Amino acid sequence: MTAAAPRMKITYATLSADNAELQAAFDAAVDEVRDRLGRSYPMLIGAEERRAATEFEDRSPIDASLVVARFPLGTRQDVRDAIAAARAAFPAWRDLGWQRRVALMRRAADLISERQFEYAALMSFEVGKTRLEALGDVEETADLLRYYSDEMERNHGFVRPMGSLSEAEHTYSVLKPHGVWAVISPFNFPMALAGGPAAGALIAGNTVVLKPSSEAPLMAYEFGRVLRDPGVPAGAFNLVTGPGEEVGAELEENPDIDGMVFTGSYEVGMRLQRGFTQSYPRPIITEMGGKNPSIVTASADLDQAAEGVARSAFGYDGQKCSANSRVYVERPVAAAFAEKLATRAREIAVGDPTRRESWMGPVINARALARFTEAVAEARRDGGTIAAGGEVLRGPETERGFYPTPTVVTGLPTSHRLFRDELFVPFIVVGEVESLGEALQLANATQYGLTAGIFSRDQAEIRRFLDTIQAGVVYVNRRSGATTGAWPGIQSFGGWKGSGSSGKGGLGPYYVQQFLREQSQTVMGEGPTPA
Ligand code: UN1
Repeated sequence: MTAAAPRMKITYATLSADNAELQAAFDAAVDEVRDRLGRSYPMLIGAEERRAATEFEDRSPIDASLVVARFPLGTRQDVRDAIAAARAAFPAWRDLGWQRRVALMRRAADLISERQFEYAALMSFEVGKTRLEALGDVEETADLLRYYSDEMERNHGFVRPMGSLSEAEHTYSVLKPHGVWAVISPFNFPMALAGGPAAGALIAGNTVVLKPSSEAPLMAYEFGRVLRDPGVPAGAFNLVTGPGEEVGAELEENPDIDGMVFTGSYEVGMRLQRGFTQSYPRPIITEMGGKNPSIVTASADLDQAAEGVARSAFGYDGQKCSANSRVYVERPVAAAFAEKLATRAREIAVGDPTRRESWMGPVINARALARFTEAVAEARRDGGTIAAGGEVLRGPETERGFYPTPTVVTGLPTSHRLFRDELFVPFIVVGEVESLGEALQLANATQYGLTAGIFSRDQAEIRRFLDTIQAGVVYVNRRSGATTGAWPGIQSFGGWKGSGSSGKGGLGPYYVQQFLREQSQTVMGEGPTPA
């Protein structure tokens, strides 16, 4: 197996990996997993591996004729059974105590790291990530488990002695789990955004029913399996696959769900926000989109700016809610910056993402590709210039997949729709501004507010940006990514406005608490110390 392969920590900020052993280990894993594509997988409902009469195909965006896996088309009844299993498993999981849950999660994290090549290769087939992006996603999943474990420890399981009004009184604030959480996960970080939220809920003592995107059920399934190995009880984590209209709707409506984490589009997230709390208040954490800006001032190092913007706009084809999709450049440097960015875009190697030389692979499906071609046509029609890209690859290796080229558009007014709507494709618009003030005003005029970046060599400008920008994750002069690349324990992932999260997203110190609710305990006389 490839488990003994080198441990080089790959994050989303890793610029290159010249480690030959690592590259060879990934190649070997690709060959190995290729042989098991197309299998049927079950749902995980309590201890049962449930199959269904009807399955759907999980096809690869690399080549749509390639079936990566087959999964059951789950029904509302499957969801109800999964909720019942999660509910039955809850008391024992809660009463296990946080120290033992943390120990299990840390062991699961180490198993994920050990299997990083196998998982990353599968992920590359399933969602078209390049090897560095896929390895990053797997490693992030493991680090999320580790980080949330560390947070439980740092906070002593969220048991805190409080003051007392008399010596006879002992008071504690104790955070307790709610019960059963639904996790609805997206395709774009198929392990990290399935595993991270599930781990947050589980470490806190809740049990979970996970519904993954139908574009990426396999990575969620693998995450569920890896939890079993160190001994997370069946029933603590349940997986139901199938369409949002059935599986998602049951999770939204079922009163036996105590909380929900959703990562995905603004439209679906807002609908869930309203629907989920219709009968009574229940916590829902929504992580929605972004139309993320970066700002390049006249004082910027333009090479640094072009690299940071290109990495964030085109990394995983711009299919990150953190992706940079609009740039505001001060007029004196606008043409020079656009030219540098366009040159970088043209140099990007697009192709089969399992190959080492590919820096960019396909977008997830035909709909995403259509969104790309429509945006290009719209930019042209409205007087924009396609400074780079604008094409779809149709070579022998790419014609059965969905391969847009990295696209830079200039010359559109900053009021244009393409500066406003999230597209989730490798497409960035560059607008000229008169001043930093104008750039900030445009950057903040959004329904989102997830990430933002600035390139400037002027401290006063940087200060003004940090004081004024309305976004949850902000970066200054970051060559490895103007707006992307947040990592557990390094950058929290909060979102403002329509990006959701109420400012407390994953990856950071305020995440796990959201899966808990407070109980204030006052015990007169001697009482047990809360664990
Ligand atoms: C998302 O796309 O939903 O910083 C989150 C980043 C990633 C977060 C992406 N860690 O780019």
